[in-house]
Amino acid sequence: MAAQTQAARVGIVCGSRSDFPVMEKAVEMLGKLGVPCEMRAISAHRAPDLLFRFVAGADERGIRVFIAAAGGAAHLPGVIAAKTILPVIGVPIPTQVAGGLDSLLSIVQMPKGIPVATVAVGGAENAALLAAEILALADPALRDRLVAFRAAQTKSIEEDESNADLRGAP
Ligand code: RP5
Repeated sequence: MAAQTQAARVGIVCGSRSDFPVMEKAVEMLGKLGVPCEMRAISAHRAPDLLFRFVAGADERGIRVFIAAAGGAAHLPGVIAAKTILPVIGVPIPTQVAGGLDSLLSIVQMPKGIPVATVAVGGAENAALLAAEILALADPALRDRLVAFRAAQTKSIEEDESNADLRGAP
């Protein structure tokens, strides 16, 4: 579990520790936005009872959004979604077999009634941003930080040297 001083508001669950290198980008993005999070490795297939215990206790501990990342037969986000009404964001992990298309289809093709908001293959940063946007609905200070993030992102593109000739254009 990632070190933290405040209670986590976003619970990042990975199907394996081998997913951590991809998902560290979500931890980093949430850190930049000042959103406390925790990251764990709990396989839905290899430790289902532990996963259910974690999900059952998460709401009470302060988790408001889950980010679930898995590769291949990526059932983890859907299984978490089946056990909670907190929002679940799925991150398909890139794989050797089909570049992550296997992970993507496993996560995105949920049956009606149990939604998982799926981001791009390897889309850890967007998962973090989407989680922050959900939290920002009830957190004006976080909303301000997200607006500032967007503005800085746009500014860095506008100020890129390759766009120098467009500066000041209408
Ligand atoms: C999935 O299987 C994990 O999410 C990971 O992406 C993939 C491989 O897991 P390991 O064999 O590396 O533990 O469950």
